[in-house]
Amino acid sequence: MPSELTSIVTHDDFDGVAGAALLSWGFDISDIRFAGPITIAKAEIPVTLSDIVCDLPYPLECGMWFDHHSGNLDEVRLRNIDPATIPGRFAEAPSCVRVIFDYFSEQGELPADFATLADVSDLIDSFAYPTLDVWRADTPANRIDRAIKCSSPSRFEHADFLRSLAFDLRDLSLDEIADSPLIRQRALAYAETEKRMLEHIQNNRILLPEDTDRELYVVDLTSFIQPVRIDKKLIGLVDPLAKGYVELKPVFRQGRKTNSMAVGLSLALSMQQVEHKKDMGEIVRLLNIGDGHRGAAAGVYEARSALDFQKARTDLPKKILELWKTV
Ligand SMILES: [Mn+2]
Repeated sequence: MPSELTSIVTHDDFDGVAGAALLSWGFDISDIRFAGPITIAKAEIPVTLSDIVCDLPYPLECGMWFDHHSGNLDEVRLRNIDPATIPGRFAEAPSCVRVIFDYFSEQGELPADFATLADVSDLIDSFAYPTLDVWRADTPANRIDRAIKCSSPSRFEHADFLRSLAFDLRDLSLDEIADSPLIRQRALAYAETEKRMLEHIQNNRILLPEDTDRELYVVDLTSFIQPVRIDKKLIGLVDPLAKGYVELKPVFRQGRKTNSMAVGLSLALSMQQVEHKKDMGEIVRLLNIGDGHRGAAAGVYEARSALDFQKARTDLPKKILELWKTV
């Protein structure tokens, strides 16, 4: 193990915060910073040999790396780095917390609460809920997840919240944490955000006449002049029968709408229970606009002009539907 490990750099989602809780316990480190995958990929924050990087792409260098995203492992190999030489652990697991939990389990006894934490992290990070009701249920873990998704007045305050939550996840049970007024209040606030997302999903649906079985639910947010965020998983509540979700939205640069169109595709939760060959990643690759996995993929269509952008609003969903029918 490298000697001078002094801080943790982790993903700013449930898996990342809970992963930091285990690492903080195991390495006795309380300096925790948060980042998104793109921040790391673009090397926008300094990461050094004294950092443990958790649930994020492998940076230029770091002291230890814990991760479970196969795409990140591919990146490491593309850079001609032998993953076996990187201290820490990579494993294909439903969550990074699971990877870290297994790592520490091999060295000795872990607090009993950590087993529960690994279980709920698996569920949340791989979105493996058996039903929509289980996902919507006000369980301690779901409530904490919503509190994390709730935005804060500033990045600084958000990082502060995540940091103290990581310590709570290290020292307290999920029940105790979920019962705190701050978690309750943030989870409720996020429920309001979700309500607005549901409205956007319903009001901006486009119906494709060719989609006679209504298999794809297409949400077109391209007419908005301000960024609008939706959680595509919420489509499952609006239309439980749809099998695939498509989201179109403009790309904003420096707050201004561009001629680029972001395309997001994901499979419905219900598709986890049936045999199928649908592959959202393949659709995006065939369109030559991006990449992804079977369950979720994303890309950007670079329109040549405002006119081309308008044309793509109708053409892209049609092409996606054609490919959906064949892959
Ligand atoms: Mn993760």
